Amino acid sequence: MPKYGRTSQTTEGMAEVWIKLISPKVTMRPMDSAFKMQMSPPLALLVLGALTPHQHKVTVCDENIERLDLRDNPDLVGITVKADTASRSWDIARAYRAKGIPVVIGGIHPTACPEESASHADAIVIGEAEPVWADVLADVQAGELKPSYGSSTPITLDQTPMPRWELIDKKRYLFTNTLTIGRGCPWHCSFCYNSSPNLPKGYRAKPVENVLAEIASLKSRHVMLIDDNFIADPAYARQLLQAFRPLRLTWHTAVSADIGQHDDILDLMTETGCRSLFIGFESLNPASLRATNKLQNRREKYEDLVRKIHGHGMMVNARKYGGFVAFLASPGLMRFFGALGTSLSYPDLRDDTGAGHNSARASRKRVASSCSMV
Ligand code: B12
Ligand code: SF4
Repeated sequence: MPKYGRTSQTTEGMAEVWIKLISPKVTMRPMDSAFKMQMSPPLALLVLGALTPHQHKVTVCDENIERLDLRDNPDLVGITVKADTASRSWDIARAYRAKGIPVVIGGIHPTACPEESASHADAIVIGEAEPVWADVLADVQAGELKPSYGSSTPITLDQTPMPRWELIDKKRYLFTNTLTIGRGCPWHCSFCYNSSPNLPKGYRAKPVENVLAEIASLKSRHVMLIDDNFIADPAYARQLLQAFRPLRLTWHTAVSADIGQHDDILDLMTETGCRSLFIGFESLNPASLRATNKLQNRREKYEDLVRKIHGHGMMVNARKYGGFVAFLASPGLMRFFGALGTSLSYPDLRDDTGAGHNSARASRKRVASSCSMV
């Protein structure tokens, strides 16, 4: 195992580590505009910054809004990796490792595909950073970085800090009013990272008072709750929405398609200023929905659902799963939506034989080529 003991010294003589956190450039599809790169900052890196003790120096480089300088010599490089940034991440990691600088990677892709990812870094963080980041830093200082970090005990979300927004130049982004209220999802769609065996099952939410404090810290009444599924725990969603009442917010979020069964939540959303919902419709083909375990989606209910949401004064942003093209043949339904997006998705991650992990690279290629069709 390589040993790294290169630590800078502060003026007080205390060991200080310079941690350079990198968000690699996204892959642009033919229909993407340059705005995609500037949309919002990488929250994961701002959370990592907040988890880092203050004696260390943290810098964030988001390659989507600035040039990445590979000539510098930080003590540790941390890269957040998603499916579409994996190739670029491996290039960046290679450049720093060639200089003997340790590279740790984390995020959704290394979590879902640890075998593929591990060969590209000195250390890999599987799952959440909160329980292990202090160990990673201590091991770097001791020159004893381990190949893999992860915790089998999920944190409660009162343990996640507020993002350290001062690490980035907010003016470079289109919106910096983002937050998450929870992690996980009760559904098990086969292509979603939430179905990975490497993530805790079920849903965890931040305490309501923490969400309110985070909203207050954003100093904006217009916020984006960038969660996977705002209604993952309907009882919690109701509680949070009651707390939203006095705030006079304008807000946006994502929900699963079973939102149509929760009229009271839709009413509360309208009352509290929700203006748009992002929903994974994925396919118009019931067999495809069944095959991907997207059991909460009913093709025959899509039109009523969209009408109902529109009736509540909210826009619908529809996502389809990469590889399913049935939407293209349905202009009648497409006219309902505010936007239609395609997502990069994994093969069956619920496959506990590991076949899903091993075929991730092939899947990325297949999905990337199908993305260019929409
Ligand atoms: C905000 C967001 C965006 C923003 C990106 C803003 C940005 N600069 O990051 C925008 C709108 C631009 C966007 C675009 C896209 N997105 Co997006 N996006 C999200 C969203 C909603 C939130 C991400 C987030 O900030 N989460 C909060 C942070 C705190 O959680 P986290 O990232 O998991 O980080 C934790 C751990 O993973 C870990 N960690 C993460 N990174 C690192 C790094 C290190 C070194 C360590 C130690 C730990 C670590 O520590 C963190 C704290 O525990 C997620 C869904 C979600 N809820 O996560 C989808 C999601 C990440 N997006 C997704 C997709 C598909 C895309 C697009 C490819 C869509 C498209 N077709 O164009 C593009 C690609 C953009 C890109 N590569 O970044 C998928 C990714 C699937 C995948 N397998 O990678 C997700 C998961 C949605 C989904 N369920 O399908 N997206
Ligand atoms: S409903 Fe959405 S977030 Fe939940 S498992 Fe399915 S794709 Fe993932």
